[in-house]
Amino acid sequence: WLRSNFSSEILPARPTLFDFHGVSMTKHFTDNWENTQNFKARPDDILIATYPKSGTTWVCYMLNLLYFGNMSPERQKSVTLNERVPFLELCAPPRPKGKDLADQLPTSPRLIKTHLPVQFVPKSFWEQRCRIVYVAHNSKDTVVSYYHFGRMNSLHPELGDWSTFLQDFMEGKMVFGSWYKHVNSWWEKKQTYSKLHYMFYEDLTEDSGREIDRLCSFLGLFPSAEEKEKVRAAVMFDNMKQNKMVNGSTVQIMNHDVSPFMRKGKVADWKNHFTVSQNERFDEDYKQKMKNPTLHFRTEV
Ligand code: PPS
Repeated sequence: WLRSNFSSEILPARPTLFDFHGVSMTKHFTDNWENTQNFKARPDDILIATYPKSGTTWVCYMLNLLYFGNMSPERQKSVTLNERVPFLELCAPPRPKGKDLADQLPTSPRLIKTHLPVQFVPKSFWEQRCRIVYVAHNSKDTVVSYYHFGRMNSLHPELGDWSTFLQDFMEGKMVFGSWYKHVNSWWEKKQTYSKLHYMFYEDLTEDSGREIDRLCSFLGLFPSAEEKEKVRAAVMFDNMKQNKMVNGSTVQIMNHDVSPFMRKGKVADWKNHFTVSQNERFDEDYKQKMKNPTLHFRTEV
């Protein structure tokens, strides 16, 4: 255990990555496995599913405001987004378990976040035919965001330098496994499960108003133009970065001096990280792994 130099909290040593039914994981997401798998979803629960660093927080906040922004403005100022939208599989004592927070959520609908690959989603979500919002982010910007997150977050395994991290990402040696398998298998699920809305980070960046409209039509929500505009403004990067309830500043295991949680929020920051040869190798490998012609990512907008 290490004492953090930015707070009085004692931080646990960083976890190790291990193979868990074919997916790289750490104990913080597998220790409460049975309970998580037995989670009892309700038909109106909404699951926000993503590979890490794909715009989870952005979309969680959007949904939170669309449902509850008007109802309880006080709650927006006093309860953090992490409590309003619990992270289902998280088990990192002394924090409360995500599954327990989800069980105890007083809201209706309950908004629940997960990074699980599709095959690990608790079966009650499918049985109850819950709505699921999946957010995907292009691989190059995801790996850059994940690298900086790994540096600042003590729940993440020790990481090497950027080029080692990039290689590990290509090999799926990341917490929650391979990005390639995650985005592809969720995309395939969408073909058979109609209550799945698959969104792209790049589309959100390009036109968040349009994406809010699409989200509302999926959810069956009819906010007024004024309400929609309020949500659109509140979820802008600069506004979220200033908002202590959503910007991660209350999360003690994160050291924002190393890298802020709300770091850049831009598409194509990968260009500041990839060397020309890293980019060539990455593209070559990408072609081998991403054969589905219907799933297309933009690495710039
Ligand atoms: S986590 O830890 O997996 O839940 O992270 P996640 O929220 O999925 O992703 C974090 C990245 O999303 C960026 N972000 C945003 N970008 C644009 N607009 C808004 N409003 C926004 N909110 C969060 C955040 O900055 C991280 O990306 P990087 O590239 O690191 O800045």
